Amino acid sequence: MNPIQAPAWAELLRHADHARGTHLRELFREDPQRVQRYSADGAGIHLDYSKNRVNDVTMAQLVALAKQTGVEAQRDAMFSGEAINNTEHRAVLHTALRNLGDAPVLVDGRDVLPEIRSERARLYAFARRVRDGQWLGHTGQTITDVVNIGIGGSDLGPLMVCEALKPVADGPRVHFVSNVDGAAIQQALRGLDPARTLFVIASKTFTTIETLTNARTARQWLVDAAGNESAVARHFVAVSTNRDKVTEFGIDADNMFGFWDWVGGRYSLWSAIGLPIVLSLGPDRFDELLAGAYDMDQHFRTTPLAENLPVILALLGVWYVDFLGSRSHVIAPYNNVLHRLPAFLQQLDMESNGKSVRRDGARVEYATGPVIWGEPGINGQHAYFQLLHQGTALIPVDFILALRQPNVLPGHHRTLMASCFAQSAALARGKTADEVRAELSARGMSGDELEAAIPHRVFGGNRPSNTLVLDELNPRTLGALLALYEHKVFVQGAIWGLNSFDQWGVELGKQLASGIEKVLAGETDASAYDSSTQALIERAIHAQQG
Ligand code: G6Q
Repeated sequence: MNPIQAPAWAELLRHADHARGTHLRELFREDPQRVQRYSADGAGIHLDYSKNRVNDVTMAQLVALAKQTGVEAQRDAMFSGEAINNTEHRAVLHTALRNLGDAPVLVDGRDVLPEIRSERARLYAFARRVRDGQWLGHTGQTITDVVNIGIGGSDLGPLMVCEALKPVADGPRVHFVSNVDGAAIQQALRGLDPARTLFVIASKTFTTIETLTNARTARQWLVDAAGNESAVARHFVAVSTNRDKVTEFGIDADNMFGFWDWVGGRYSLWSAIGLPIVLSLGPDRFDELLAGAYDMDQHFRTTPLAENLPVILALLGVWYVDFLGSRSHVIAPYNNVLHRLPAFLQQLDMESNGKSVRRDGARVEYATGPVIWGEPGINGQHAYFQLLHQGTALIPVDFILALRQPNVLPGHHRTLMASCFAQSAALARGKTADEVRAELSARGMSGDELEAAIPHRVFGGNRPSNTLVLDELNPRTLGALLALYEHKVFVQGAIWGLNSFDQWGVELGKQLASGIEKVLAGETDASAYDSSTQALIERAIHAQQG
């Protein structure tokens, strides 16, 4: 249903006027139980959402909106393998990849679980051979380095997880190359020994130009060093759904690990696309990652909406975007190993819900996916947080913190935790002119100097945030955290009536690039393009000639 026709939508519009006039300071002052009331737990993750501009009426109406827009039925349709990706006529079953249950999951009447499990067993067997030193390079040496070549969904997930769990990595070193800029692969290969390097070519379609260009360069690098083509079989494996293209590229089908068209690229780290994770951390830890995601899947499927973590996060997001005019949302992980999480979530959220037509093709009459951005929080405090505290825009923040992590150094973690808690408190309560005046007078400032200083030092506060706390950062809690965000994005898409699982918006640029590449190669002229684009092409051609 169109969400603006839901009775709760009109209620929320009315209620938003009241909410605009209420400050988080007051909400905390009025209700000593606020944090208990607005906290929830699931799959090892604690969510404190009390620093949001909501009260019981807001939450009840938001939950009503979820019900009225059919979130539960849409969720069940996804888990049961219905073709909810309606523009590509595909089921959406990344959840089947981590399903540890026994009940069959049917796609076109066929249970996909046996196939998933047997492909994972092949993947694990291969990874064990590499990790145990049984899989040897062409000169009989063990593999010390793995280079994953892929982009978008075939890069961001495995890269982020490998970084997050690096402190417990015990396999070969993993490197990631995504950008077609030759500098990327040159830098990755520098210092690597071809005889001990394994390339994973990760591409669902195996037609992606950036990935194939990098893969060809890597292949040449290996063949040049080895002196023969036959070395390729010991140093190249592929992860793809396209067997024909993989063999055409020259990778033996025995060295290919498959997945299925019902796994979207940005939801694919749980499939064979996770190979770098398995190589770096081992099958047992990958199993834990899957188990954590499965925990969250169960939570999402069975917990009442008002206590359901992904639903709560989604509803709060809809509240700010559609009722309080927010256009962006910050992801601020505090543990440094989560430094690629914002980039991963940027794709997950923006490629899924950055859309302006509904699944039936009708144009939306309301705002949808916000801009997602961020960087590790503690670094952000010395950079972009200024705008969060005193800028003109309303930008909710997700603070993410693991209380324990491997190899904590004395004197470091306490500062990290204190900063995280301090920032959300500062955003919520702010600092009034009276407080600034008292502080500055106590320091001896007075008169005009004091009055002139005040406006610059006032913090309006009332800036919302969620705090997501993991007791410990490990594969299981990480799996749960990622599944939490996947489902948050799902719920928002369901409310907004979007198909969150296609990405037609990335196609036009690709189409034009292939034409422009022909112009740059001198094969056609530039007359099909606007004058700006023609001038840029001209400039590039001159630079190449010069
Ligand atoms: C993700 C997108 C996109 C995709 C890349 C790589 O959901 O579809 O980011 O993952 O374009 O595609 P291939 O894996 O087919 O190379």
